[in-house]
Amino acid sequence: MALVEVKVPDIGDVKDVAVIELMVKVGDTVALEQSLITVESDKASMEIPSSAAGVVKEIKIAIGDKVNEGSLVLLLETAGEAAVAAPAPAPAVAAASAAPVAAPVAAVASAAAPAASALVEVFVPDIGDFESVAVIEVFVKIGDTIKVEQSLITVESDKASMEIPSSHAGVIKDLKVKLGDKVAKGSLLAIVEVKGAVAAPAVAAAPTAAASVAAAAPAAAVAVAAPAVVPAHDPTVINTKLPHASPSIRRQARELGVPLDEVKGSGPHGRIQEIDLQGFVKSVMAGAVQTLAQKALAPAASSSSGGGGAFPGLLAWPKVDFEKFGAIERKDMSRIKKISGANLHRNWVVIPHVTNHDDADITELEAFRVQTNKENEKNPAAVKVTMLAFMIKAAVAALKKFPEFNASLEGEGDAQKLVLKKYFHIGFAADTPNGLVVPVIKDADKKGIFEISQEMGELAKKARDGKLGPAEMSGGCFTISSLGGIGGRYFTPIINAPEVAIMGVCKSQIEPKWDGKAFQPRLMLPLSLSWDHRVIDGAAAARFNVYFASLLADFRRIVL
Ligand code: CAO
Repeated sequence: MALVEVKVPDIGDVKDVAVIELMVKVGDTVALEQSLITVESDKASMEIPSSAAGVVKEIKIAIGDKVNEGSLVLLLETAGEAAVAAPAPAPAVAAASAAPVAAPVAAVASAAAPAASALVEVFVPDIGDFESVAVIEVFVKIGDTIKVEQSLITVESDKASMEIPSSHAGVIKDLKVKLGDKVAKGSLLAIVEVKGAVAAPAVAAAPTAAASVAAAAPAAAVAVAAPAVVPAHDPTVINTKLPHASPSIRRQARELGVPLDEVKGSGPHGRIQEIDLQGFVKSVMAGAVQTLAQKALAPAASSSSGGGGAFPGLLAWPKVDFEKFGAIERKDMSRIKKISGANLHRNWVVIPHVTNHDDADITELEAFRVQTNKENEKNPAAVKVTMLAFMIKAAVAALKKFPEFNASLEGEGDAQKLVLKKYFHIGFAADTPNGLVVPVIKDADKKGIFEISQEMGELAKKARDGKLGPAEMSGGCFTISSLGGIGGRYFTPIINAPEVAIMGVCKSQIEPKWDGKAFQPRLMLPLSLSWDHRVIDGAAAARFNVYFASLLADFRRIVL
């Protein structure tokens, strides 16, 4: 018997990584290379394996501690006669360069002279000692315009996961990897057309770590937060990023078919632990919990006349040989569209939607808005005031008056609760080249029209540039979807779960309105409020619309 110190092995260039999970406790018997703890930097998360087999005698670190290569993790009683001195940490076991660095590229073009554009190869950079890691996510497709350091793929070993950034900005001409492929340092990822690039000699192909690029590489650990894109009608950020869980938990979830984004994590920052996964599986097996997929199937199954089975009696999706009828082109769906599609489908199936239409007389408000912008015309620093900013303020006032609209459903069956929010974060749907996203104006109750207009302009620009972060799309209480700048009369917006209502707005038009003596030309704004009938009643929805419209008709009511 001997007491052996187990230390953190070589974990690449990262320093001071936080311990976010302890996977063993005193008294546990651990095997060689069994994962002991999970550490996480802002670039990657990885499990630290044991360098010996034995019984855990003492744990020397706690959750939240910062560790480095050589930090003492625990004392292990081993069967051998080794001295108390620490064995060398197993350097190759779980070491991962936590910041995948952008690799230099080799020019595909052989010309060495400067060119207007050149094709360059983007490789997997130095990712530590991993020899062959699986591609579990591909973020880009042929034709995409990418930026330097934009994440291209996520790779995952059984110990760590990380995003691999691009070394170049340009247009993707060819993608050399697909889901499930195994890659290693130096694997060719993509061929990128780079504007104004100088083609390098082909011999410079071998990728090497570039420290300066490494420092800037924004490869956020997938286990922490994938770059989330949030669909217009469902900015449930939690569902659009990869769940906060270690690679082994995610692997287990995949093997079991568990939708990890539906599992509630009990670890620090909601991290999903093995016990949470087991608990979820048990609850589903016991029938106490349904996955969203099961829920989506349930109403259709019960409403069918045939009984039993999912969607019995429902016809199969039509398979058509389109080419038979004429020329066609097949196009990939954008990542945002795929994510939003799945979320919209769930929300549409799960939430009993009702939409109330109404009109707001915004004649005076629009005149005031136009006048305000005119007054500020000569001031280059002035912010252009938008109608949407007024609607956001009106939404806050209406949410205050009707608190059940500023709510979310939580839990199931008898344990179901309505979470009433005391904060007022308003999302607005923004149209971007890649699809719809919903940036959120936080604490809109504490902001004025100018501030909201400015923030909205900035967020909308970021959205169009694909630069919105998950935090800027999360926490919304209520969403406004405005098609006013485009046209249309009314529509039926789909609610952004877990919100319970959404206001759709179309283009205002001058309409004749009877004032008791004559028709007057009034500027009327069409409103379409969709609401969750599990939480809100029709009468409340009608009152909400009437109140919302009254605020826009006379904005002074906001301060009453
Ligand atoms: N009625 C009439 N005109 C309107 C209007 C309305 N309801 N709302 C905006 N406009 C006008 C604006 O005044 C502006 O005109 P001026 O330039 O003369 O002032 C013009 O339309 C363009 O406005 P905008 O759309 O650029 O600005 P916005 O503040 O109204 O909206 C944003 C910003 C980000 C919401 C918008 O650009 C956008 O992306 N809208 C689409 C959202 C969407 O697709 N929702 C649907 C989701 S359902 O699947």
